[in-house]
Amino acid sequence: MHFYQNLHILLFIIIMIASCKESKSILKQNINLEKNNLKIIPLYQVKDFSDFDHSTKKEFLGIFMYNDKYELSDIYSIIKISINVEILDKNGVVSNVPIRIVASEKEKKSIIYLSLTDQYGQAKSDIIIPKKFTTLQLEIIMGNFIAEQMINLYENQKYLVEINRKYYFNQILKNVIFNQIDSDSDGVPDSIDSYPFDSKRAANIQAFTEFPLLIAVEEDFSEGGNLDYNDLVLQVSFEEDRDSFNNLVRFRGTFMLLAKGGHHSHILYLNFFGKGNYHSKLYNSKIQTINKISINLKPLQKIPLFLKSSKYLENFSNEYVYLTNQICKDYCNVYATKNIKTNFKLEVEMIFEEPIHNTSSPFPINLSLYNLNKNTEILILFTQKKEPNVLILPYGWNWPLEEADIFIAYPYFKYWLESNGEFYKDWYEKEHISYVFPYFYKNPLSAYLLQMNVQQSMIWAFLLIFITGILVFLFIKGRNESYD
Ligand SMILES: [Ca+2]
Ligand SMILES: [Ca+2]
Ligand SMILES: [Ca+2]
Repeated sequence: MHFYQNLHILLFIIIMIASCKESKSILKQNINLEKNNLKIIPLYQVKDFSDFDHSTKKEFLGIFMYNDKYELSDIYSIIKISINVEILDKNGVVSNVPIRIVASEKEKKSIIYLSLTDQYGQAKSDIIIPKKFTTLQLEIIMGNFIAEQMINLYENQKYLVEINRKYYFNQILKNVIFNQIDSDSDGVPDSIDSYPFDSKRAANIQAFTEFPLLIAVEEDFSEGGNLDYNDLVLQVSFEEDRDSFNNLVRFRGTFMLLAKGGHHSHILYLNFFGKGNYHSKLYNSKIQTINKISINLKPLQKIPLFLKSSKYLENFSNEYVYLTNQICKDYCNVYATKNIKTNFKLEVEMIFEEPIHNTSSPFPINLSLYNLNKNTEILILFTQKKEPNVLILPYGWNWPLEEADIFIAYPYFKYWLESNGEFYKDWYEKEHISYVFPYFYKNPLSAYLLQMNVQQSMIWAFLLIFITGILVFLFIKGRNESYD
C-alpha cells in the first residue's frame, strides 16, 4: 500500500523534472532566434496564387502551394525524400535563396539539407535520412528573416517521400537576401554557413553520425540458408560536407565489423562516385593506430575497407588487405555464452576533386561484400526496397544468434514485410530475447550514453540511476511493510 502511495509521489517528481526540461528547451530556442536576429514570417496557404486577395491581407508577406507526397515504405531504416522547392517574388523566380531543412527527434536536431535556389528559383535534390527523425523544419532564409514550416515525416501510417512546394513573396527579395555578411562569398551567409571561411563547403551534415546504421547480411538467402542475418554485421556512421548547392564535397565515415557468423573470408569494398584523395586510419581493438593510408582514387574505383598497405593499388593482391576472418575470426559475436569481442575500427575521409552532383548520389557511398570461399559478391545498396540479402537497421539492433532464424528472433518482422511496411514499423525493437546476440544489452547504459550528446546524457544517466535506486528501495520497503 505504502509502495503505491510513494510511487505516485515519485511519478509526480519525474513529471515535474520532465516538464522543466521541456520549458527550458523552448526558452533556449527563443534566445537563439534573438541572437541570430531571425524573425518568423507568417505564410498563408492557398490552392492557387491567383485566388489570393492581396488587398484584404495587410500583414501578408508570403503564400505557398504544396503538393507533398507520402507513401508506405518498406525500406528498412532510411527514407529517400525528393526535394523540389521554388521561390518567387513580385519580379518572378528568385535565385540564390538559401533553403535549409533541419530534422529533429526529441532533443536531437540535425541539418539534413542546405541549398541555394538555382537560376530557375528552384532547390532540387534527392536526400536520404534516417527514419528515426520525426519532424522536419523547412526554412527559407531571407537575410534577417526566416520563413519556417514544420513538416511531419509520418502521416496516416505513411512516410514523407516528396517535398514539393512553391512560395510566393509579396515583396522584392533581392535586397534582403544580399544584405548579409558572407565572408567566403559562397552565397550562404555566415550565420548559417557551417564553414564561413571556406567557399567550397557550406553545410556539414551529420544525420548518420547521430543515427549510425547497422548492415546485417545473410549470404545464403537464395540457397535456403539459416536466415540468421549475422553472416556479417557492420556498423557505419558518417558525415558529409556539401557545397552551397548541396553537392557532395567531402565524406568522413567510421566502419566497425561487429559480428561474423561463419568461417568464410571476405573483402569489404567501398565505392565512391567521384575521384579524389582518400585517407584512412585503422585502429585495433585497443584503439591503437595500426596504419594510416593516403591514396588517390579514380571515379568508381573500388577500395577495400580494411587495407594493410597502399601497395594494394599497385598489384591488387589480397595480401595487402585485412580479410573479415582476420578482423573478426570464426563465429565472432554470435554465441551468447562467449564474451563480446572488440574489433578493428576504421576512419576514412574522401576529399573529392570535383563536387559530386546532388542528383547522382543521394547516398554518398556504395559497399559490396566479396566472399573468397564462394567467389560471390553481394552489393549493399542503401535505397533498394526489400533487398533480401541485406538488412539496413538502426544503431542498437541486436542481431540473431548463430542459426537463429530472424522470423523467430524478431516475431513481428514477418507481419511488417507482409504489410509492405504499414504495420509493426518497430519490429526491430521487439526481439525474442533468447534468440539475439545481446551486443547492445551487455552494457545498456553505455549504449544509451552513445546515443545522446554528453552533457545531457550525463545528467539523465545519473537521474536514471537515482530513480532506479529509489524504485528498488521503495519496492523493497513496500514489500517488507506489506508482509508486516
Ligand atoms: Ca558563406
Ligand atoms: Ca562556406
Ligand atoms: Ca547465415
